[in-house]
Amino acid sequence: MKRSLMMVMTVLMILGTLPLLTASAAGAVKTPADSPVLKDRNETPEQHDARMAWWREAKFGMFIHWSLFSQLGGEWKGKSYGGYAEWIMYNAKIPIAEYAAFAKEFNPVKYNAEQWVMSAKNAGMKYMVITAKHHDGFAMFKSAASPFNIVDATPFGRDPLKELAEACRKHDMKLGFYYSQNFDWHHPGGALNNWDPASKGDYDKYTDELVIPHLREILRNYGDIAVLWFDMGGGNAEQHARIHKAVLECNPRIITNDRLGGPFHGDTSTPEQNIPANGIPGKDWETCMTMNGTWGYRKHDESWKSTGELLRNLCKIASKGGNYLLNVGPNELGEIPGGSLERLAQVGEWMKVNGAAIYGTSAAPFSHTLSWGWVTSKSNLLYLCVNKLPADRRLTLPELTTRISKAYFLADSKKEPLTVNTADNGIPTIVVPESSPVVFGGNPVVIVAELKGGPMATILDFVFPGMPEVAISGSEIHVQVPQSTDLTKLAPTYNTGSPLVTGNPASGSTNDFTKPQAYTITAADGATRAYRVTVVSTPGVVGVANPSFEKFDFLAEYDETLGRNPSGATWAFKQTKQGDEVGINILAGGPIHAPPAPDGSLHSAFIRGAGNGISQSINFDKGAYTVSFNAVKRNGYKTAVPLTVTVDGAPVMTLESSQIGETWGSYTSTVFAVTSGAHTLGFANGEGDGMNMIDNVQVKCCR
Ligand code: FHN
Repeated sequence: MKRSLMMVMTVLMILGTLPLLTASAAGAVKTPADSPVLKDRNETPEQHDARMAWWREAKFGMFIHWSLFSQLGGEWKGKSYGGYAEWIMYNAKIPIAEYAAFAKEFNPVKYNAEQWVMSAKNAGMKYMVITAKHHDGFAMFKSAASPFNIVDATPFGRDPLKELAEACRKHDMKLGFYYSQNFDWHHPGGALNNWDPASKGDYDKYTDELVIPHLREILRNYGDIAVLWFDMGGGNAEQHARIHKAVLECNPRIITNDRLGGPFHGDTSTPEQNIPANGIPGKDWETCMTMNGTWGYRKHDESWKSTGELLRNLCKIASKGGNYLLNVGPNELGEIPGGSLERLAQVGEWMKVNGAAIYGTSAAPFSHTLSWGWVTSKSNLLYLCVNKLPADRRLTLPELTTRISKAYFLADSKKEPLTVNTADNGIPTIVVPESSPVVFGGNPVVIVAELKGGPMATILDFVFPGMPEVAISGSEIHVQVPQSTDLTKLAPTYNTGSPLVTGNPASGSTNDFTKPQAYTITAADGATRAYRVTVVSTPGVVGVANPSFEKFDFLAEYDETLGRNPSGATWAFKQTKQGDEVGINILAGGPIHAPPAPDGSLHSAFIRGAGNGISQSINFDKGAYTVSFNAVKRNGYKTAVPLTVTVDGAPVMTLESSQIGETWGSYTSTVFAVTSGAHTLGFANGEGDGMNMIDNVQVKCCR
């Protein structure tokens, strides 16, 4: 039976000669000595790694969004508001005094810190991060800096963070605090309240007299706080520096995220509601995600992710080297919703058996994804998290150069060996017997592969000009290139990932790919493997943006992204409005050609925030083109801004706000003709109250 294994990966090619950016980080996150992350604290890589050690081991944490918004549950004056429930004050434009009055009703008498900690612990989570202050400005802790806090302003009168800190200490759970340092809709000077004049004030005063004192309180009064989770960068570099200094004075070992802003990179990157397709090589990262459709409690939101989905996310994130911060939104009484508790308990059952596949693991040392599941690694072990057993029951690892000595189900205490063979052209394969007692198809099933040691090298890094897609099925490799590519002149580079592996043909050689090419590769262990490479061209596509580009991170990331610009292409980077974000990721530079010349161009850009725009000068061949891209209204924002695409300043497409969906949609501009030479492609959100984001920009010819 033909194997159904099909792995798809997008490889990055920079004009055919520049080094490959491999997809997933191999091994534990290593902080390179020149990493900007080290500059935040002037650390050596060793000091940084030591500080990050518990977090890298932990892998799985609980995010808790809890504040006055939980009292409203997404509804105000009988009306339910869309977007995230914790944004209700903003979405409904609730006056400050009226919102603050809810504090008198906030009495979460069912709050039981120990129960919360145990529900996280039993789920296999190793740390918790709770909103000490969200954008509504309400402090969930006793504060001398502002009376707008849970102890002074509510009948509850208790300090839930104190109780949580005690319970965490008792149950060996790390505790982190989320703090919204920029958006504060209550206190004068805080950002983003544009509906109540009482919010007017001085941002410096707000920073120095509220934010910094608050931070000192939460970092000094609750014992050893492990994480400070900033949210929504904004403000200026001096304000960031003052905040950063104050935080480190309180706790020099604290782990911070990347959302303070300014020159601070933070220890962790924080992709939100998405899993970066290629992980974030060289940086620690944590995907935060809701369990239903909102962070804060919403009364009738039952759109729960299934336990299987949560576990698949956990495996997928671990296989790419990240942590998973999974959210719960307790209600006005202080109870975590039943839908969350039920799933947490089920996740915990799985973790009891399979936790070894997650804790302390690193990204799989492969640059290609696997259609049957995900792989994590730890020393000489690979953990295969099987999501979908192929019909032929064979799990192949085409990139593995080290032999497998033994394989067994992680759940099997007897470690009964599964058949391992290399019959398929030397490709390591684990065969799951028909008689397997393990049921596939529900939650991921974990198989352990013990390796004979040695490098777990990547051997399949074929790289072609023009940002092609590479799909591997056993020893068959299919490469998709733009239609305009001259198949007789393709010059692939070939990166073994290990100095011990040799291959044929040599890197950079020119091949005639009008017919399939054969490659023979000698792996580190001396075994040879033959691969057949077939190149297929895609009609109409000249430049293809990386479809897996999923970076919607915050400002600190953008600099890095630009810093990674491998081609020296001159994308313009323009931030027109403080507090919002705009960024460009350059996957390859160079001109966009009309056929038949090979294309080296692809562009992935994003903008977010009203009034923001980006533009790029691109060299075109004379011809007619369209621009297509994905766009979405930013969830949680009341969006009413149009989006315009321009060429040389002239609109080639205007999307009214009503035309842009709340889930990602694809849009294509009208055809525009250009003469040969440089032309400026631009995207801009209109001014107003809202936000659109774009991604995956493709320039296509010949329409
Ligand atoms: O606006 C917030 C949102 O309410 C939530 O707190 C998330 C969690 O990462 N952060 C912000 C949006 O990026």
